[in-house]
Amino acid sequence: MLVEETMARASQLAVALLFVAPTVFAGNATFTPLWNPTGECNTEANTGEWLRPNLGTAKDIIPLKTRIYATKDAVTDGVAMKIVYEKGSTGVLAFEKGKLDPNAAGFTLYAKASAPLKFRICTNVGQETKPVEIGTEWKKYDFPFKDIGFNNDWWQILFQVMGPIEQRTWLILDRIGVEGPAFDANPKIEPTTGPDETLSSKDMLYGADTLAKTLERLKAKKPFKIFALGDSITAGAQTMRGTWAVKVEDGVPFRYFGTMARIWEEEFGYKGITAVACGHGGWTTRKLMDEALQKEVLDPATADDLVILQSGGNDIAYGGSSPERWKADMKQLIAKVKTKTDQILVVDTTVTATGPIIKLADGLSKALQEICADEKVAGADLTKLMTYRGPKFACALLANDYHPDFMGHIVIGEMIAPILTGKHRTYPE
Ligand SMILES: [Ca+2]
Repeated sequence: MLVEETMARASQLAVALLFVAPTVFAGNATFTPLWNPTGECNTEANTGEWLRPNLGTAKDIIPLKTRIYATKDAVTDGVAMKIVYEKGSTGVLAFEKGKLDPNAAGFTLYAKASAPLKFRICTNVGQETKPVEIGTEWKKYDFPFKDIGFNNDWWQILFQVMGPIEQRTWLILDRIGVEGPAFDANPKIEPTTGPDETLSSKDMLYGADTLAKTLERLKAKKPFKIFALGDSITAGAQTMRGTWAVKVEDGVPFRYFGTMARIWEEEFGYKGITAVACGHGGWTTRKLMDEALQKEVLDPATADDLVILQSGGNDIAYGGSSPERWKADMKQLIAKVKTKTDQILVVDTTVTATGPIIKLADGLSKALQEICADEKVAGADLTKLMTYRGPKFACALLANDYHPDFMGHIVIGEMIAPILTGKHRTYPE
């Protein structure tokens, strides 16, 4: 998506949405989830979205030390946000806030953890505020605004596990929001438990055999380029959210295709894969074909290079397209790429809980499989990865609607890389 376009659209909706926020009244307490500043997503309807880990500086990001996924182990709506912290994680999640009612009692959430841990809400890690201890059973935690010094000058709300984190630790947060004018001591909750269905990378990757030539180059430790032609997802829109020390333009190694390059170099024991970003926010398959393909891919690429074609979201969400038309357009694009290289990997789109793509997810998966079979190219079903558990579970890898942050991109790259390593992974781990 075009970021500006998405934000503008979201701003228009923001006012309307604020009136339909899933606000819950109970006695003297009203619960309101946290909304992002544009009113695009909130902590209850879009589990995990916008609440992004701070992965530190560029040198800290790999190995990935914080992962977020949606879990059935929850107190509201059968879904909550699970965060897995590895040794050395910063322990910090950031949520840039919309305007909050400063007269509310404060922040509230339900939490449980793999082992007792200290946790707090603040606006910067240098702030002096007292942590609470979170235990291994569900419990409600309230953070009075007056105790933590909250006011609307806070630009972000940090949810911090007090480190250092010395071993793998998980934390589940749910019903995150604000209560006021008083806290509700006993809100009605409906605890649910897992297990969480997993997806094997085996079940979202198609046509690996068509990349035999690339596999031969990897085995022979020969250099090649990955040209990733795609929309704002490929352009890295929103990737820096939470990880402010790394600029979008410096983040290519952490995007999905940069991650694939890194994993392949690690697996085959050499350096020499160059990931080239050809991403354009807001562009459809046709526009990519007409305005970027020749100059950015066909001119520089050789028969030894791999071309990724990633699109679909703008075709459908803004271009009035359908999975069938996306398939037809993608086939035209593939034919043009084949004049240069037959090493092609097609990637479909991400989604968001409430957007139009979610209803067409199965159609996109089917179209992708048909493209791969008809054109003898490889495919990575990103849409399936995002939607295999339905819309309530579709947002945990997203910074904002449709756009994964660095963490989301790395997880996506880890799920696509097995197409050539053969070492399949499951999501969530
Ligand atoms: Ca929930």
